[in-house]
Amino acid sequence: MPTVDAKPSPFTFELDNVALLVIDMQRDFLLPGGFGESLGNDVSQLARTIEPLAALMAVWRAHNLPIIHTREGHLPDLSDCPPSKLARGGIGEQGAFGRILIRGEYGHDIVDELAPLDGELVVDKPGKGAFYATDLSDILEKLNAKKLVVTGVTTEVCVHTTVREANDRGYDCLVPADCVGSYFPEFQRVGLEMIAAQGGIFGWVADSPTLIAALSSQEQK
Ligand code: TIU
Repeated sequence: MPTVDAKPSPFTFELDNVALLVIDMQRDFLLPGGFGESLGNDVSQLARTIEPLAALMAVWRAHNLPIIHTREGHLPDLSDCPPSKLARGGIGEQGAFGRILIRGEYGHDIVDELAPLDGELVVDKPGKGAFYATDLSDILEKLNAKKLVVTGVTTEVCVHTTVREANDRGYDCLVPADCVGSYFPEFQRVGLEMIAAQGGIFGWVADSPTLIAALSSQEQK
């Protein structure tokens, strides 16, 4: 059983009960000129997640373990966007990469480096959390996933919302610190601390080389 040195305690999983969630690694959040930057954010803070996440995904794929990608976005007619979200601006407006966070637009899709492979699941979600108004719960049940490795952006928004809800739904979540990113260094630090505090109040935190090493040591047994 792979055992990952993590905070606040070792995180264990079986190869047949784990899934990798890759949250919202979309051009509109990551690329200069996109929605994230238009909100006044420093997108360079997110770029550093791409390389470690690509490495983790490669190992995951080599082990034939499930990867589920998510994308935050809305239907072109915005019928799935709450008025309260719409009122804060941006969504559906013309941006540098097409209509902002609208499904089918260039900016809504995942960055080239982390593009889903054929057969990998992509969950389109209208909210911050990956469970709200999606079939993620059914997908995880079919996969027999009980343990989730949660990655992506942003740490304190869509990653946190998803991890908190997954925890309430009975999933153990491991967050590799180098595979999640925030526009705000302070939120990154505190966001990760919040997860593992109080004995792992809603999850575990490690780094991706440690997780990859745990998977590799499994092979040697
Ligand atoms: N703005 C921000 O930090 N995040 C989002 O709007 N969505 C996600 O986190 N995916």
